[in-house]
Amino acid sequence: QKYSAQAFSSKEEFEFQKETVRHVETSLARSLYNCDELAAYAGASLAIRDRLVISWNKTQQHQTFVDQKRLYYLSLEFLMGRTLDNAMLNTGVKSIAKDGLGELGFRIEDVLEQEHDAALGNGGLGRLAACFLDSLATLNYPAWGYGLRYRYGIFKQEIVDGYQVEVPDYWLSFNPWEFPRFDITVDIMFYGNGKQCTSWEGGEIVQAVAYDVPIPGFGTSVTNNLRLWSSKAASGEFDFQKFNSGDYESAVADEQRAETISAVLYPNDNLDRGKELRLKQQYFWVAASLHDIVRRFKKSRRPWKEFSEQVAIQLNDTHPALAIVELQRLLIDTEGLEWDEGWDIVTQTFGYTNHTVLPEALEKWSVPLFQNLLPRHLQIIYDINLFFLQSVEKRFPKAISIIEESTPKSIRMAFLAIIGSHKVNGVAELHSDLIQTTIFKDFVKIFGPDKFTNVTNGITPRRWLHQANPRLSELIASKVGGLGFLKDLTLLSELENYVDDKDFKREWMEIKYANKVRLAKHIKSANGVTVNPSALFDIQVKRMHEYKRQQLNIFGVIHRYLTIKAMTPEERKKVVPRVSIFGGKAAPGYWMAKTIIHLINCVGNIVNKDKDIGDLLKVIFLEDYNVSKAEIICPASDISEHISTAGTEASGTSNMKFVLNGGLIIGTCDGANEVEDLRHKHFYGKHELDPDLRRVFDEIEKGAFGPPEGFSALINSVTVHGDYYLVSDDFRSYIQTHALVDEAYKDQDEWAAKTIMSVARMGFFSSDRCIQDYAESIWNIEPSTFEA
Ligand code: DL6
Repeated sequence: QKYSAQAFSSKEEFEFQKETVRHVETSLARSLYNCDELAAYAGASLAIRDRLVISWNKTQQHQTFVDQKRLYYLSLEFLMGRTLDNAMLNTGVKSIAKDGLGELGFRIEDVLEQEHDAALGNGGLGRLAACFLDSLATLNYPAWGYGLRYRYGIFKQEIVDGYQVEVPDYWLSFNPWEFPRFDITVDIMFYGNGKQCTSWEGGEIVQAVAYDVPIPGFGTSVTNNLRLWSSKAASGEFDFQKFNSGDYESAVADEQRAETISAVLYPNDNLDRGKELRLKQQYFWVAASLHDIVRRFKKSRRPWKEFSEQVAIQLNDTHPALAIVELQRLLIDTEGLEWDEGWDIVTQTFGYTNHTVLPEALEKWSVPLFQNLLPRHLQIIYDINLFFLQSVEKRFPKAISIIEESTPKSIRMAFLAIIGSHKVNGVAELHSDLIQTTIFKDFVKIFGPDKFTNVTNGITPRRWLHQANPRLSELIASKVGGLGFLKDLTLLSELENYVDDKDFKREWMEIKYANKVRLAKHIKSANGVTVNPSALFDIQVKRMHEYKRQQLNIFGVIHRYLTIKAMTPEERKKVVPRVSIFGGKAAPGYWMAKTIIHLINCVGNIVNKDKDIGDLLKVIFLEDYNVSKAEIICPASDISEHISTAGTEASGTSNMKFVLNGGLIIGTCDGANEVEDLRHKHFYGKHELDPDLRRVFDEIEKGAFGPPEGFSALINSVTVHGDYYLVSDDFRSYIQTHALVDEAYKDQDEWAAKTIMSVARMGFFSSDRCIQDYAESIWNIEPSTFEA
C-alpha cells in the first residue's frame, strides 16, 4: 500500500522510486527493510544510470553514424569527484530523486554523502579535465576522454599529531559509474629491440582493458564517453606449470607486475620524478588510446590523409606526448606510410596545452631508461629531432634540441610536444605570454607566433555553483531570467543591476552566512573546534607547495596572533574576528610542504586554545581536501588566498570557484619579470628582513608553537638559503592587504556590493567558453545533437 502510485506527487517520482527499490532488492539482493543510506545510494545510482545508458548508447550510435570529426582529450588525470548528484542534475531528475528518496525515508544529502570521490588526479590539471568533459557534453561536441583507471587514486590524508599521514584510497569497492568492456582489449609491448626503419620485436606484453564512464551533458541528451584503461597480464601469461609445481609466487608474479602499471596515481603535483613505472604508465595509456582511435578511424574506410579531418587529439600537458611518437610509429611501421606523409598527419592532429613553467615540473626522460623500455620510439624521436634540427639550419643549436646533452642525456618532452603539434597553448593570458617569451621563445621564432595561443581556463558552473551552492544559484536565477545562465554564464552580468537592491543584498548575505554555518559544522565534527560563522572566513585550499606559499599565509597568521596578543582589551574590540582555514595534500616525499602542514597545525593548537584570543582568531587545517569537500568550502569563503610567487601559477582555477560563489580573493600581482632580479639580490646583496617577519620567526624559534627544531629548515629557506619563493619580499604588502580586507569587511553593505559585482563579471570564466575557444581555434570540431 505504502508504495502505490497514488501516494506520490508525480508519475516520474513513482517510477524513480520503483526503479530504486527494484535495484535495492534485485541488483543488491537487499531487503527494503534492511536498506541503509549506502544501499539507497547504490539503488538510486543504478536507477539513474539506467537512464544515462540509454542516452549514452544513442549518442555513440549517432556520432558513429554521422561520422564527423571527434576530439580525443588525453589526460593522465581526471579528478571527477562524486557523480550521482551531477548525473541527477544533468539528466534533469534531481528534484524527482530528492522527493522520491524523501518518500522512502532518506535525506538526499545523506545519500549523496555515501559516494566515494573518484580522485584520479592531483589538483588543478585533473580537475580542469573533469570540467572540460562536462562542458564538451553540454555543448554537444563529439568528444572522448582517455585516461588510466588507477586502482588507487590520490592518497587519503590523515593528520596525526599535526603531521600528514598517507592512507591508501581504495575507491573501487562499489563503483556503479563504470562499465568494464572485457571485449575491448589492446596488447601493449615494452622492452625488446627496435630495428632501424622496420619494427619492434621481442618485448614483454601487457594487456589494456577498457572501462567506460558515461559523461552526461547538462540540458542535452548528449552523453559522451570517458575511456579508462586498466592493465592486466596478457592472456597466456599465467604460468600453469609453475603453479602446478607449487611455485605459486612466481606463477602470479607476471600477473602482478602487469597489474602494477595502472595500480596507483603518482601523487606529485607540479613535480616530475622520472620513474620507470611512470613512463610505463604513459606509454601503456597512450598506446592503448591510439590503437582505439586508429581502429575507429579505419572502420570508416577513409584514406589516411583524412585522419586529421576526423580526429583531433589534445595533449593535457606533456604526459601524453609519447602519443606523437606512437602515431608516427603506427603510420610508418604498421601502415607503411612514408615518413613525411606520416609526419604531416601527426602534426595536423595534435594540440598541446602547457600548464606550468616550473622547471621541476617540466618532464624529461633519461635516454638510457627510455631506450631500454621503448627502443623503437627512441629511434623515432632521434629522427624527429634530426629532421627538425636540419629544417632550422643550425640557427638554433642545442637549446632547441629534443635531446638535452646532460649526463645521462635526456628527452625534453615539452619540446617534442611543440614540434609534434599544430597548436600550443597556455592557460591564462599572463601564462601564455610568459611561455612565449621565456621557455619556448626559440620555438616562437622558428614556427612564428600563430602556432602559439592562449586559452584561458574555466570551470563548470553546474558543479561549482548550482550543485555546490543551490540557494545562491536559485537566487541568481530569480534575477537573471531563470537557470539559463548555467549554460550561458555571461547572463550573470544582469546582476550588476542589483548591487543597490537592499532585499537582494540581504538574501545574498544570508546565503553566505548559511554556507558558513554549514562549513562551521563540518569543522566542528572534523576538527572539534567551534568557529563563529560571523567571523571573516579566510581560506587557502590547494596542493601544498612552496611556490603556492601557504608558508606566507601562516607567517601572516602568526603575525596577526602576536598583534592581537599585544593589544589592550579596548583595542581588541575593534578587531575583525577571523577564521583562517587551510587544506591541501603534500606529495608524500615533499618534506618542506609537510613541514608547512605541521606548522599550521601547531599554530592552530596554540591559538585555538588561547583565552586572550577567543573568537578573534581561529586556525584550522581541514584534513583530506578533495573535490567533494571543495563543494562545501568554496561557497563559505569571504576571502580566499591565491598568493603564489609572481609568474609561477599558470592559471589557478579555485580562484574562479571562490569568486563565483560570492567570495573575494587576495592574489599576487603580476611581477614575473622582477622575480629573477629579486632572487639575484637575495643571493648577492644584503637583504634586511622585515621586522614583523623577524618577530614571527623569533616566536617560532623560541618554541611558542612547539619544539622549534622541526621548523628551522623552513625559516632558513627564507633567511639563509636565498628565499627562492620571495616570502620576505612580499610579506609587508601581504600584511597591508589583509589590513585593507579587515577594513573593507567592516562595511558589510559595501562588501555585499563588491561580491555581487564580482559574480556579475564571472561570465568569461565558464569552461563552456573555454571549450568553445578550443573547438574553434584548435580542434575545428562542430557540435552535434540528436533527438533522445
Ligand atoms: O591549467 C590547470 C592548472 C592550473 O590552473 C595551475 O595553475 C597549474 O599549476 C596546473 N598545472 C599542473 C602542472 N602539472 N603537471 N605536470 O598541474 O594546471
